[in-house]
Amino acid sequence: MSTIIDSGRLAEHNAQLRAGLNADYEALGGMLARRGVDIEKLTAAAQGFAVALPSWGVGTGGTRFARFPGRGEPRNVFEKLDDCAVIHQLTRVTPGVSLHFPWDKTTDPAALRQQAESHGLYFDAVNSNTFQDQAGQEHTYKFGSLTAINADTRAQAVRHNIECIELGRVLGSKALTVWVGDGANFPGQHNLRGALERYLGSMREIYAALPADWLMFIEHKLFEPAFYATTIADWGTSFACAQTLGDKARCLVDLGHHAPNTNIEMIVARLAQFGKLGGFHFNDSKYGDDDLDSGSINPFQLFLVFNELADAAERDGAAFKPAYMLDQSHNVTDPIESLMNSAVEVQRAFVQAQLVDRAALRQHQEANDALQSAQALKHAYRTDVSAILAMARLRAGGAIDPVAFYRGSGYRDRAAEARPARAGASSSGIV
Ligand code: PSV
Ligand code: MN
Ligand code: MN
Repeated sequence: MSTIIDSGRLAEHNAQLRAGLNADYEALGGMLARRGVDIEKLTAAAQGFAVALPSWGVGTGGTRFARFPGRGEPRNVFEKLDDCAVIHQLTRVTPGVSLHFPWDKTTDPAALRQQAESHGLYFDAVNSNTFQDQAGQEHTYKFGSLTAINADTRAQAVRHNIECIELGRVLGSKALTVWVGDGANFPGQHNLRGALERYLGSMREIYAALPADWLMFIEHKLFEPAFYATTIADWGTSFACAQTLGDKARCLVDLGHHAPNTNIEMIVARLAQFGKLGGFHFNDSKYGDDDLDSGSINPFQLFLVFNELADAAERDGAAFKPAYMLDQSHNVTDPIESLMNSAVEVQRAFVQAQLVDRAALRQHQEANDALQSAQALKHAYRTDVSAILAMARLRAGGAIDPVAFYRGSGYRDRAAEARPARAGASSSGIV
């Protein structure tokens, strides 16, 4: 495996922090032992956890209003992969990369796969994009893609999704994520039921092109860019479509795609109960689809989501394996730092959820003891598992403090030199 980060310097970094980590780990281990918890089991669980990186996340995303490019942004998918490799080398929790087409389109997918493998990376779900027009495109998506009134536009959008599957096949992906911004900005602009019928017609054609061992993830989002009625606005619509399409169709939950205060953990529980939870786009949000770093606004909600996932894993065993991916956008931070922090926050929520005493929780629930039930969750959530996460990284060859090491490594300076800024350059296509 090729390494972009100097392993000698990484060893020095870890050597400097090792004694402190050992002391913290021992203290935490002692405290957990008194609770009947074996810290080694948690560390092994942390090492077994993974969350995939969004290729579009390693560039500066920007907002609808402006984009302020960062230094050394990747200019193509190969450079994006280099940045993803750095994140994985330091955190050891992000071996998967989720690509987005046509942003990440390459004429040599086999070479891309080879590069990924040389970094110890693999490709998670591929994403299609029919929410933007591309240069030279025959039919516009101004009035929708998979739901468009114009049959040729729908056929073009279907073809693009099938092309994504073909590319994903060469890359070793096993799932296609479909998010469409289709919808209406005005009451009456389109027939609400008719739009969903057209969507299902298009999705049936894409579904028919899925290889036997692939899944299709349907991603819902409350609003934006359609501000009156988004065709796939909620988990109910997503669920109904997934049921209609068949077993390979599942629902994808992007944490930012709900109205503020929505009980997302309950959506997760419902989808898991009915075998339709396909995966996640983790991020955080205060108001809407903010795409903020995971755990930066509402870490308790993230923990509660993982508490439901732990419950589902306990019930369904190894068969339960939703896809975990990040989906965030960075405007004021270095994307590599933000993605490292987010990956660790998602891993933290996973480990905290393993700390919930599920037997005790069930007893409290059966006794209708609301207070103790809530405390059983809070007790796990309040436990600082940082030393477990750092030890998991260290044992897997990562950095005890990924952001501190990255800042001292000079990687961004080297990237800025090797990747001179281009006017209007954008890693994701969002400018
Ligand atoms: C849409 O808001 C979304 O969450 C979908 O996952 C897209 O593919 C992604 O963002 C693109 O930025
Ligand atoms: Mn998303
Ligand atoms: Mn989004």
